[in-house]
Amino acid sequence: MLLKDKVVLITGGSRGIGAAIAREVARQGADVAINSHDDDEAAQAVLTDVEALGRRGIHVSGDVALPETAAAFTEAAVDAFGRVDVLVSNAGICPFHAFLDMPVETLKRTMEVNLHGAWFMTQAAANQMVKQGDGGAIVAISSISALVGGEFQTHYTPTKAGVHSLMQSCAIALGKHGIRCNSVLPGTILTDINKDDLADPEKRKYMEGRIPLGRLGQPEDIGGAVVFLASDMAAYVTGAALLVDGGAFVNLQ
Ligand code: NAD
Ligand code: RM4
Repeated sequence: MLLKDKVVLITGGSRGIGAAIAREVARQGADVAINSHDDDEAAQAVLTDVEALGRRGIHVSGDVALPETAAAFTEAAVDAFGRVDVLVSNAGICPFHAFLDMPVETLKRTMEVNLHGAWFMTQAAANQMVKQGDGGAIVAISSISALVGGEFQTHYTPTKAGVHSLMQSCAIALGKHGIRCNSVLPGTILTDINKDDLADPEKRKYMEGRIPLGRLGQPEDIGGAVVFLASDMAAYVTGAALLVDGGAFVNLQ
């Protein structure tokens, strides 16, 4: 019960890593507000699980690329639960594409959802936390891709480095308000975001072979790191980044 009676907001909480985080924070005693975009049915299934764990949940649909989504999501959570203790900025996309012929729209959309979306949500949640006056925690889901490149991810990896950098700067900007800002850097986790990419057996075998712990990650592998950074156990941790990648990053040879 590391998050007993806390209110946790999660963007992109309808599936994959965000849905697993929603279930884990509920298991740890939190009420949960999830955002997602065009994915109401999956979001409802997550809420059913949250309620089965004895906690309250709400879902607010909206595109995080738009600043008004951040305001509406925060407001809805405050209406339902009275406050915001934790934001998990998780929503993201990775439309794998070659560099030389990348459509400008693919680049722009990836930047707007992943980086601007995290920025807008962090600002909206932080303003609410400052208003409450008793601190809070923000955890952004960055990636191992903040640290290393990807041939078909030239639009995506800069957003993940940017999200990590956002947490570093916000740790400074918000420290005086008792708001801690950290990022989690998942390795390769099996979700819809990479289902097509990993459908290629050669690519999948190569990715598995890079991981000292011997397997690709599951969404459930990320929840523990998020709960730790969101909880009072991490009371003196801010501006930090926690890799959760089965050892992939350090595996040079
Ligand atoms: P996913 O495709 O399974 O889930 C993405 C979630 O984000 C869904 O709930 C979807 O509704 C939501 N979403 C997408 N676009 C949105 C938008 N414009 N507005 C609001 N919500 C939106 O993907 P995932 O693998 O669970 O990815 C979640 C996060 O984890 C992403 O930020 C991704 O970059 C990051 N990440 C994933 C991996 C991985 O290997 N799966 C590794 C490192 C980091
Ligand atoms: C992650 C990392 C994974 C990839 C996903 C889409 O940040 O790069 O390898 O599968 O993004």
